Amino acid sequence: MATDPVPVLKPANPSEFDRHIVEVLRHRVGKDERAAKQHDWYTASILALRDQIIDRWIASTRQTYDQGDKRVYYLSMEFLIGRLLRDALSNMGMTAEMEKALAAHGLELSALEELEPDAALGNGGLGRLAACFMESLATLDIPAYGYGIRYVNGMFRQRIDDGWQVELPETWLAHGNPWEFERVESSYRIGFGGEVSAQDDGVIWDPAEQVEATAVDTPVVGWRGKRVNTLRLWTASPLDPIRLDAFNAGDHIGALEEQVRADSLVRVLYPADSSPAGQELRLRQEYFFTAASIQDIVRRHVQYEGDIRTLAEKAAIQLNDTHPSVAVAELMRILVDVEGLEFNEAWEICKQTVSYTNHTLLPEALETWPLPLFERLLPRHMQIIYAINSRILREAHKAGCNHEQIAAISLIDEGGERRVRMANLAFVGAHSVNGVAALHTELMKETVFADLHALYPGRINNKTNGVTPRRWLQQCNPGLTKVIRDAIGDGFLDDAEKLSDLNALADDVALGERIHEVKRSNKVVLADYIKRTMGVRLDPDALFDVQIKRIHEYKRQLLNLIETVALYDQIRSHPERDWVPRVKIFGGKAAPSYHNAKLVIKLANDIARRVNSDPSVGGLLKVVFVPNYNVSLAEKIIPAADLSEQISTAGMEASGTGNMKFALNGALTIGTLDGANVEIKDKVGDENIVIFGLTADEVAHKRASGYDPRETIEGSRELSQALSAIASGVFSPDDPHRYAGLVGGIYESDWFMCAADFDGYAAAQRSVDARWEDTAGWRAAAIRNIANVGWFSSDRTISEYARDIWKVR
Ligand code: T68
Repeated sequence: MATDPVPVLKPANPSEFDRHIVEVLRHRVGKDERAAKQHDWYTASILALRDQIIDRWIASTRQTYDQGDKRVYYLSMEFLIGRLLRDALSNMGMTAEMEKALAAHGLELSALEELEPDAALGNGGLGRLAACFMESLATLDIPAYGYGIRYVNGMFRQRIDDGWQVELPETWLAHGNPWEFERVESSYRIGFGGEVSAQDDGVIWDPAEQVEATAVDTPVVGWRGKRVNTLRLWTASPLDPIRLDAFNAGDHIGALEEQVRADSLVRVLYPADSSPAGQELRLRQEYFFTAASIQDIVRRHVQYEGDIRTLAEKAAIQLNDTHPSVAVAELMRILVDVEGLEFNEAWEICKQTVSYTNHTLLPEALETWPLPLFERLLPRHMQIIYAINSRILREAHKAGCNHEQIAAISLIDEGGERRVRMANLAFVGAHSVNGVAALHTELMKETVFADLHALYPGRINNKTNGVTPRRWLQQCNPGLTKVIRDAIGDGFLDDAEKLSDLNALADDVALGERIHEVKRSNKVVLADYIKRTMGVRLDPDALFDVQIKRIHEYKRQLLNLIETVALYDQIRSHPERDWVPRVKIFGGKAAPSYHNAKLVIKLANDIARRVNSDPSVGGLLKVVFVPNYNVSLAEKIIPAADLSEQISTAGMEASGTGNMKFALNGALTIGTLDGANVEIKDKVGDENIVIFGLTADEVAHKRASGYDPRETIEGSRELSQALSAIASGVFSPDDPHRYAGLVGGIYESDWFMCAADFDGYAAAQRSVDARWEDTAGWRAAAIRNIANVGWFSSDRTISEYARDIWKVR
C-alpha cells in the first residue's frame, strides 16, 4: 500500500477559508450569515477548522497503519482539556487566518473563544497532565490514543455563596460539542456480575448485565499540525433502549431502567481528588472504560497484525494511576479466555504491554476495593487476580520474603475487611512503574512500594512531569512569547529548552523592562476580570501572590491564610514601615465531602471580606478567592502572577505541575522542597527561588518522634496571635467558633506541619518583600526562571516515556 505523506502546512488563502466558514454556517449550522448569532459563527468556525484538521488526522492514521508503527494507549479516567479552539488554531498555524476571516464578518476571534465551554473532564493535576501529554504525543509525532470517559457532567461548577462553596452541575455539552465524532461502528459490550463456569475448552463468563460502550473521538493536533492523534472517550447505552413489555404493562419508569443504568456510568466525574471514591459506581466506571479500551486495542491489533502474541511489539498501554488498573485482569481475561493463550504466555504479554504511573503516596488515596464487591461485579476478574496473586506470592516466597513482606506484596489486603489492592495489581502487571518527580519516585521506593520494589528492583523509574509550552506559554501569554521571540528568536517554539538563551540576557535592563510591561498588562487584564466578577479593585502594581490548585490540607492553603492574617496584624501594628503592597489570590475547588477543605474556602473569604474593607491597611493588602477555578482561569491568572505558592508539606505533593507553569511565565516560586519544586530549584538556581521549611525526611522524623505543636506555637508570637485571632472569631463574628476545630487540629497534631513551618514561611515571605524592592534583581530572577524551566516541557517528559517505557521512536 502506498503511504500518503502528511500534507505540509499550506498557507491557505484567507478568502478561501472565509468562504469555507460561510459554507459551513449555511449547510451544517443551517444559518444565513445575516441571521447568524455569535454562537452560530462559533460553531461554524470550529467545524471549518475541524475540516482542516481531519485531513491531517486521516493522513496520520493511514501512515501509522501503513508503516505498522507501535501505538501508545494512554488510559486515564480524566482528561482536563479546557478549551480547544485557540489551541487547535495555534497548533495548525491558522490563528491569523481565522482572525482575518472573522473580521470580514465583523467578528472577533477572542469573543468567540470565550463562548467555548471548558471541557473539564478531570479534577486537577492528574487530568491536566493527561491533556498535556496528548498534545505532546501529537507534537512528537508519536501514534497515540487517549482513552477515557465522555462524562456528561464534568468537574462541578463552584459558586461561592456567602463565602461557602456550592457545587453546581457543569453542562459543557449543553450546546453540543462541535469537536467530536461518534463512532457507532466502534461499540463493545461490557458485562457486569453473573456467573463463571469452567468448560472443557476454557472458562465462560456469563454476565448478568451488559451495556454498550460507544467511541466518541476528538482529534488532538500537535504543534505545527504535523500529527493529529485521537482522544477516544466512551459513552454508554443500554442494549435495549426500552423494555417494551414493561412499558406496555404500565411500568413506564421501570421500562427505562436500563437506560438510566447506562447513563449513570458516564454521567458524572467523581469530584474527589487524592481520595478514593469508594462507591460501586466508581468501580463500574473504571471497568466500563477500561474494558472498552482493552477490547478496542485488541481488536485493532488482531485486525492489522493477525496475531495476538505480538501485542507488546505494537502496543504500549500506560495506566494513568490505578483507576484503569483492572486493565491487567481484563487483558489477561481476553488473552486467556477469548484468545486461548496459556496463562504464562498471556502474563508475559500483559507485563510487556502495560506500564503504570503512580501520582500519590497518600496512603488514604491508594485505591482498594472490598473483595465481596469486586467479586460480585467482576467474578472472572477476581479469579484471575487470585491466579496472579498465587504466582506473585510464590515468587516472593522463593525470593525469601518473610510473612510481613508477603502480606505487603499480596494483591489482597487481609488486615480487616478483605480488599483488592489496585496499586499492587498495577505494579505486578506492568513492566514499568513510574513516579512523577525525582523525590516522589525515591519515596515510592522507600514507602508504599518498598517490598514490591525489593522483589522487582528496576521496575520503578522516574519521569518528572511536564506541561505543554504551547498552551502554558504561547497561547496563554502571547505578550511574553513575543518579547522572547524578539530577544532570542523562534527556536524555543520548537524546543523549549532553547529558552536557556535568555540566560545571557538576564541582566539586560531593556528586556527586564519589556517583560515587566507584559506582566503588568496581564495583571491589568486579571484585575479587570476580578473587578467585573467580584467587585474587588486590585492595584496592578502590587505584588500578585497566587495559590491556585485543589484545596487540600497537604497543599496548605491554611498556612498561607495564617500568614496572611499575621501580615494583616503586622501592617496594622506598624503602619510606619515600608510594606510591599500585596494581593493574595486564591482559587481552587474542594471535594464536596471534604469538610476541612470547604472550611478553608470559607476562611479565605472571611479573611478577604474583613481585610479588603479595612481602611487601616490602606490598600497594602488585598485578599481574593476567585470562584470556579478551572483551566481557562488558570490561563488568565498564571501570566499575571509575580509569586507562585508551592507550599505543600514536604513529601506529600507528588510533583505539582502548576509550579512549572508559573515559572515559565516569569513568576518566582516560594515553596518547600517537595515534588518537582526540588528539580525546579536545581534548574533555576538557589538564588532564583525562595525555599523554606522542613524537608521530607525532617517531616517524617518529626512525626515519628512525638512532635508537640503547642510548644512551637507558643514559641512564635506572630503565629499564636494569628491562630487565636482566627480561632476566636475575629474573621467570623457571625459564628465565632467556626474555625475552632480547624485551629484546634493544628494545636492537637499539626499533621501537615503548618505550625512547624510557619516561622520559616513568614521569614521567606519577608525576604520576598525585600527582593521585590530590588526591581532589577527581581526582573533578572524572573528571566532566569523563564530561561531555565524549558526542561519541564511535556515534550521532554513524553520523549522519556517513549524511549524508556514504550520503546517507540
Ligand atoms: C496529582 N494527583 C498530584 N489526583 O497530586 C500532583 N486522585 O502532585 C501531580 O503533579 C499530578 O497528579 C500529576 O502527576 C491528582 O491530581 C487526582 O486528581 C485524583 C483523581 C481521582 C482520584 C485520585
